[in-house]
Amino acid sequence: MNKLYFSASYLTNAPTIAHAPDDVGGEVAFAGRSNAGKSSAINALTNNKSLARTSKTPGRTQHLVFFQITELTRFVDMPGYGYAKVPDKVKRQWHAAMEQYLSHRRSLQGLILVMDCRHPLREFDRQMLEWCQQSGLPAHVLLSKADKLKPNAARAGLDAVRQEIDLHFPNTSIQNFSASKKHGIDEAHTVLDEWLNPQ
Ligand SMILES: Nc1nc2c(ncn2[C@@H]2O[C@H](COP(=O)(O)OP(=O)(O)O)[C@@H](O)[C@H]2O)c(=O)[nH]1
Ligand SMILES: [Mg+2]
Repeated sequence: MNKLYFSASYLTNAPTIAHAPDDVGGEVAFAGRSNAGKSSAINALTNNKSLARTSKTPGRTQHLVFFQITELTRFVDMPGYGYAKVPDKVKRQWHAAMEQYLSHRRSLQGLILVMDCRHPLREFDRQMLEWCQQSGLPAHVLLSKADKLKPNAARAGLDAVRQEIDLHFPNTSIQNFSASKKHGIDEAHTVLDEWLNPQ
């Protein structure tokens, strides 16, 4: 576990990439479908129950939310995507903004893709991994809410998704994760350390 992440604090909210903080240092973005557990994952990894807002109502976070980790490193909570009740036009705007951010943000070192372990690799998840692949951005998948499955089922699920990822998205690694049980924190910190090298 790397306690540097525990001193994270809210930095700013950006409706578009133009409002993002200076593109210096290192940044890791957290993406995933609405309700996948992105905000909960950020809170678990920073050991802070209320840093990123979590919600039972999907589709709440529509801005990029930036968190300061160390002076030169940041986490970004990306807008949840794939929420059925959002109008198509808004969805298209989100997608355009995310693609722009993923391909142009120089400080971006990697993408954490959060997928509910019970509903992995939906269309938008594949799209995100595709964009990462195209921009040469490493990705790491957190199969979230692993506490919702029995350990054997969670392991089998991980193996199945890993096989598919290895086949199509070779720059992507994967692990099981549970924010509520705090499982998988060390493994995720190791990936973040490699990308951000915070100090
Ligand atoms: N059982 C369980 N529930 C979780 C976990 N992570 C998130 N949740 C729940 O899933 C819902 C959505 O989580 P949230 O972090 O807001 O998802 P986001 O929309 O991707 O940011 C909330 O009700 C969380 O309490 C987990 O590891 N285990
Ligand atoms: Mg959220």
